[in-house]
Amino acid sequence: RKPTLAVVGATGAVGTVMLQILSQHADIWGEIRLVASPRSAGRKLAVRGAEVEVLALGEEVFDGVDIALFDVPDDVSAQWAPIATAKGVVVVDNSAAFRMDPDVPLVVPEVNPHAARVRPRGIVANPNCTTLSMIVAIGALHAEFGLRELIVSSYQAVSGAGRDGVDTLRRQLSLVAGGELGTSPGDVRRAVGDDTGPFPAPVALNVVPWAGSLKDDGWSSEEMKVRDESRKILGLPALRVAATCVRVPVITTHSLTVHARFEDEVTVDRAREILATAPGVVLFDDPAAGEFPTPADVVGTDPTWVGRVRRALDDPTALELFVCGDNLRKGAALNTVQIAELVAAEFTV
Ligand code: 2RA
Repeated sequence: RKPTLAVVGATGAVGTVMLQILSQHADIWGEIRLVASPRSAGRKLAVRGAEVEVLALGEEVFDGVDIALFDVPDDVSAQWAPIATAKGVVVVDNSAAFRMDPDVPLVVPEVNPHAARVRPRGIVANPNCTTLSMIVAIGALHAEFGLRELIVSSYQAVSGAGRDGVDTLRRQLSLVAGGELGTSPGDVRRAVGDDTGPFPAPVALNVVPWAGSLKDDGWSSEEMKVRDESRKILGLPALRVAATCVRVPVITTHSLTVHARFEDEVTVDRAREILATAPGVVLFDDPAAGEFPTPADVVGTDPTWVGRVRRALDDPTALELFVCGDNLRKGAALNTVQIAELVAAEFTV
C-alpha cells in the first residue's frame, strides 16, 4: 500500500517548494492531500502533474492520512499536530514548536537518519533553515574529526521571512534603484519609507544584523536555534556554539561563514576529501579560478555547497568554510520531504 500524504500549509513559500519536490522525486505516495487556512481553501495547485483542490484545515482532513508535512506558524503546529497524531498520523513539522522537545527527534537524513525511527509523540521535527544550510557539511566533518566548537555568521536570504520578506526586498529594490542612494546616512531609510516589512531596517542596499525575536542577554531566537539545534542533531549537548545571524539582500539561499574547531589537528586535504564525497554536499573551491559558491548560483539546487576551505592560521585544529544552501529547498521543503520518505519506507516494507 502506498502511504497517503497531507501537505499542511501547501500555499506558502515553503509549501510551494514542497509540491515541486514531490512532483520531481520518485512517486512513492498514494493520495497527496493539500491543506491550508480556510482563506486558501478551494484554490487548485499542481502536484505530480495534476491540479489538486486545497482543503481547509480541520480535523477531518487527517482521516486516512499516514504522514503529514506541516509548514505553518508555530502556534498552528502546536495546536494541530497533536490533533493529527491522535488520528495516527506521523507529523513531520517545520515549525519551531517541537524542535527542542526531548520526545521529538530533530532529523537531517544525511546526519542522523536513525533518530527518525524513535518518535514518542508521533512527530518528527525539521530544523530551522539556518541550521540546515550548514549542518550536512558540518555533520560529515564531525563524523571524521569530532567537532568541539562552531563559530558562525549567517548571511540570510529574505525568503526565510516568507513571501512578505521577498515582497519587501523587491519593493525596496524598485525604490532605491538608480540614483545616488547609499551615500549618506539615512538616505536608503528615507527612500524605502517606514514600511520595512518583516525586517527591523531596510534590507535593500543594506545588511541587517538581526533575524527572529529577542531572547535573553541580547541573543536572537535565530542565533539560539543554530546553537540548540546543532547540538541536538549532532548529539553533542555541550557543543560550544556562537552564532551571529544577519539578513542580506538575497532572495533565496542562506550562506554562512563557519569556524569549526575539532578534537585534533586537521588537514585541508582530508577535509576536502570528506566534503567532496559526503552525500548532499558539493565542494566548489578553487579561488584561483574564481570558484566558490554564491547564493545567486546555488539557488534552486538541493546540495549544501562548500568553498573557501582553509585551516585556521592560528589553530591547527580548526577549519574555516563558506557554505551556501537554498533555504527553501534543503533548508525547509526538501529536508521535510526527505524525512517523510524515510518514514514512508516503514509503511512499504
Ligand atoms: C529566517 N530561518 O531565515 C528563518 C526562517 N525560519 O528568517
